[in-house]
Amino acid sequence: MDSASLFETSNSSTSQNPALPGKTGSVSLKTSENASVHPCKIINTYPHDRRAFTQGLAFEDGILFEGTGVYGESGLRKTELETGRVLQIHKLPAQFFGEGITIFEDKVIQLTWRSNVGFIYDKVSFDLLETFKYSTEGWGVTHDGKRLIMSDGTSTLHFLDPKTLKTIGQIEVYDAHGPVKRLNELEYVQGEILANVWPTDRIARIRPETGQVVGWIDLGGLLGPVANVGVLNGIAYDRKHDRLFVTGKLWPKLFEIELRFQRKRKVKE
Ligand SMILES: [Ca+2]
Repeated sequence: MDSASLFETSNSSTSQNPALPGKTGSVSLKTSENASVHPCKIINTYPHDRRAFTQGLAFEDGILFEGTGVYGESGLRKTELETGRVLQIHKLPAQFFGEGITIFEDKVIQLTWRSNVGFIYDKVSFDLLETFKYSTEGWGVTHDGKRLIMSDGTSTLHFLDPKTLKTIGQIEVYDAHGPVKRLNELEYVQGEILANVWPTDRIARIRPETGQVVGWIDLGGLLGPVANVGVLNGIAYDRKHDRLFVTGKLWPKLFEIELRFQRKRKVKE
């Protein structure tokens, strides 16, 4: 429906975040010496629950998994992509503010914001299997197939052993201007870590080996003028079909986008 919408970019000398709510045409975007800004294209638009304060998003086998936040309203849910219908939901106790989620093998891992505790669920039943502790705040989480990758609101990303949940490494994320702080929701895509930078409409493309930001995706104007919504915060990758989904806190829509720097891969079943 929105396939004609393009978020083309041009180099700009401005140093301000150029998010332009409501604008759907071309936008001028900040760039830097070593990190270009990439245009993207909307491939599909789907409904999203306006009550879902999105803090984590993941996709597997045709199902969207979403972690939501806010004290007393946090949860973990499965939804049908095409309709946004909630298929299954697990509510968190009111003292926890839910944060990022990721699906690792047959489990779902969910962080909490300031409680220093994460939850591990059975992917199918959402039965709580175990909890684990960490010393920082919990913001976003994803994995590269071998390690969990976790953000804590700073410029540091932590690597965790998925079996022991212990920290086994970390990187500092930076671009030409220095450390990139407030890394939030994460998604590992084709050898890179994508990270929302809170509270902006920008996503950093991060090289996992070094922490270097190799590019920016600016989704300012993606949603258009909608009242009472929060910021962009939700990235999910469908590995099987090479699809990338994004949404935001309390957004009425979820978008499949194509990043123009990507070459479509031949995806193995
Ligand atoms: Ca994600």
